Amino acid sequence: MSTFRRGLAAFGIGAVMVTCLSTTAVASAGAEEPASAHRATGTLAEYNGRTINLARDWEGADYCIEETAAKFRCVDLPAAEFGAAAIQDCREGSLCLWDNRNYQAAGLELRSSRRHDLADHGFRDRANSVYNYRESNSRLIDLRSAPVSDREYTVTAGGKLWDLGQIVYPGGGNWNNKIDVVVLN
Ligand SMILES: [Ca+2]
Ligand SMILES: [Ca+2]
Repeated sequence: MSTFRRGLAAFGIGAVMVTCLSTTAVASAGAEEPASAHRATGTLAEYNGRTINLARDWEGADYCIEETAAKFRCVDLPAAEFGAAAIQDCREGSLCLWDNRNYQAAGLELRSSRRHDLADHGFRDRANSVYNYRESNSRLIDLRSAPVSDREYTVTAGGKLWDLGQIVYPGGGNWNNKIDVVVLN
């Protein structure tokens, strides 16, 4: 078990996800769906003994994990693991996203089978690599404004996308920093 995992195991305080917070502004650019049309409720997470709202600010946290559908917590990663070793920290049954390619920089680990609005988790338009360490396919969605339909990419069970910059985006470009919603089946 890695140092990081042991730290997680020792960390017992839960967090609560609430749905009654006011809308939080979300960065949006170009033809992306405007933030004003988007309801971000904000996911609360336990981090260093306090509660933070991921939609507003990760406050320096390196890795935020969904323990249950209503319980998130964030941790700091040892410097040695804040990089190539990060993919090993993605647990079986999770879909993990990282801010940089090759599973580096800040990471978000999701586990519940549902639609995850990444704005709630403070991770909209950020993911550059993905690991779907699950037994079923998952859907990665970029929300668009009508008449342009939302874009979608299916990552297969066990699929590793080390560089979303290599995944062709419909209409041009690539999938870097575009994912707004993840659907876990
Ligand atoms: Ca990024
Ligand atoms: Ca997007």
